[in-house]
Amino acid sequence: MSANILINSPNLKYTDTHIEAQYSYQTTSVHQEGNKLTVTPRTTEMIFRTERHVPRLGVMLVGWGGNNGTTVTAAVLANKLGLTWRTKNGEKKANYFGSFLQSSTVCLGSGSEGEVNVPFCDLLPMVHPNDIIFDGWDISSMDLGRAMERAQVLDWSLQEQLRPYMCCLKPRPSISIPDFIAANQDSRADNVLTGTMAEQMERVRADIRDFKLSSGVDKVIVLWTANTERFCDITPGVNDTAKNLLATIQLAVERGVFIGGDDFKSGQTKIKSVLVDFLVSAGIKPTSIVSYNHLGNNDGKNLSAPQQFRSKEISKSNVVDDMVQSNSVLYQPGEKPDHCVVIKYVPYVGDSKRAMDEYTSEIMMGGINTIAMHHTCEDSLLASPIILDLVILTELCQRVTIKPQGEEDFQSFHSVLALLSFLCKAPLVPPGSPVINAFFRQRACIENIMRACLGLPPQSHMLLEHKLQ
Ligand code: NAI
Ligand code: DG6
Repeated sequence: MSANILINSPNLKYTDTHIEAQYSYQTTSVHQEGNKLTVTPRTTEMIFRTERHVPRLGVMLVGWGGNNGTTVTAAVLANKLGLTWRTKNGEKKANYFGSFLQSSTVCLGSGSEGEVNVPFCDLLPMVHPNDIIFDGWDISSMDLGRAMERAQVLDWSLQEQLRPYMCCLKPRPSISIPDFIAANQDSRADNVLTGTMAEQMERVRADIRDFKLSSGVDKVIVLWTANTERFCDITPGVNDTAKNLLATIQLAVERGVFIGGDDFKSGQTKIKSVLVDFLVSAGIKPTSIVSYNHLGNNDGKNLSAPQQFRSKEISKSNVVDDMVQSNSVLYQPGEKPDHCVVIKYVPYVGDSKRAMDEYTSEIMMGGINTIAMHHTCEDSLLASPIILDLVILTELCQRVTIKPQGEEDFQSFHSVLALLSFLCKAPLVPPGSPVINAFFRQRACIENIMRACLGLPPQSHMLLEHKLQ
């Protein structure tokens, strides 16, 4: 049941159109001279303003006919229609498990009955996934009913109920540069645009306008869930220097459009961003991480080509860097654990990916601590709720503006929306900003920014009221 939250504070004002919060943002700056550190607390007064009107949201997926595209569309339909279906393990009901916004909770504070926890999505007005309208592109022309069957993710009796709705949905033709994805994908590419690059780009822009007009949505978010593209070589003037690389996102900054990071952080990498954080935070030194995967869906087939695998290897490998660098007791400058990622294509297991991990760490007095893990799971059922969280969080962020004391105007979040890092294996952050991968730091960032929008202090977990005589 959704909670109706009313903040009782002189720092918060509800108007017909906005929630406006006075907020004291507290940070500490550190001045270092040799080994002498001078730490100065700082407070910046700010106003957070959140638009209350929740727009009708349209989402266009690049790769709509793939496993993720069909699964997320089907899951939203099944939830909207309140579907149930029978399996050999009993009756199942549509839900949004795996979405941190819909299915995880945050502690608001304490009441007479103890702590009060509410779903994340109740904190601020935001789009409900059931209300999202989907559209998109795919280089495969298959309608979403047949594509859902090809994906082999959902139970058959659920597919039968969804098919009449899914069959009416057809991906739009897409831009395809065969060199970017594996050659083994050629056989499904029967829905590609032709003409010059400029003409094809204009066609895609026309598709977005057409979708917006014909569906009546107020906003459109475009999300990439197509095949992993090849690792790119370094091209002088394009991606050879930090400056040139940053210039390739310049148009988004100029137009105030949000962009997020790469690759959904769904299973093995999510666990890594928790487990390594746990080890390093506990003062234990991970020295070797070996991550083995096998899967049999089309994603696995595409990744069986070396250049596409290389992109995935990179997005899966950088995820521990911030945790390692944060601890100079355990690691010397530049030192890292050995980190190896293996992915094998095994058609028989389909979407049910197997991930096996071995974490070896040094403990006290030369001791060795080894943790081994086996994870079996339908990959697309982990990725689909992340897709929903990505678009819903992005939409919410478009309605939040902030005015630091002394500034004339309210400002939006930076176009490189670092808040989405929580959901991405390879976060994208504004120039000069630290990259955070640690799972609970990322989650706390989102929770505390939402609390700031309500004029509430950050969640400190101090519970001092229970710790005094
Ligand atoms: P998939 O292979 O089933 O779907 C990708 C779809 O993209 C295919 O239908 C393909 O025809 C289409 N496509 C390829 N190039 C295109 C283009 N230029 N324009 C439009 N459509 C194009 O893969 P899946 O499993 O849906 O994964 C999608 C992406 O998400 C992959 O990059 C994968 O590595 C990543 N990912 C997948 C996860 C999962 O759980 N399935 C988890 C995390 C990341
Ligand atoms: C092999 O791991 C296939 C990949 O596409 C992954 O399944 C996907 O990126 C999810 O990765 P992870 O590390 O978040 O489980």
